[in-house]
Amino acid sequence: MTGDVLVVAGAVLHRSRVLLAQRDYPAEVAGLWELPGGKVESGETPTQALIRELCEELDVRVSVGAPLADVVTPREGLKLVAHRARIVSGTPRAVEHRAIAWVDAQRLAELDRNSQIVPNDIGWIRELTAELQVR
Ligand code: 523
Repeated sequence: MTGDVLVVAGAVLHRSRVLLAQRDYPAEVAGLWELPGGKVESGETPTQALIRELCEELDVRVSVGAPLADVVTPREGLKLVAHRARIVSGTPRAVEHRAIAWVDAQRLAELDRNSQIVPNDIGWIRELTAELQVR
């Protein structure tokens, strides 16, 4: 439907870890961890939006790969997709987040068990955990 908000998130992978970012706002999700990203703006492809967002949020250049299987629709008019990504230049830092962390499969599963993942991103955790275990 036109007018829907599309959000693209990045599963930035390096060896057997994925980069998570800890939200600083709004209050409901502050302190929880997410795949960094943001809204696709008009005229942008999801790939272009993810490159822009990860530059703004992490100060890195990324290349964007295949999407994760789960497309999350938390409510009418909002859709979230996640793409695998790799850093091609720069060292990530938390520009807009409280912190960032490189987490392995075990830590990812632990964050999930402890309800420290933002609710919308939980659908991606199983696939990511399985993928990290074989990298
Ligand atoms: N999520 C979400 N998970 C997730 C991201 C990147 C975003 O649930 N991994 C949600 C949070 C907001 C909406 O998607 O409801 C937009 O995300 P946000 O705020 O990170 O995107 P921005 O930076 O495009 O939006 P503004 O803060 O409004 O500029």
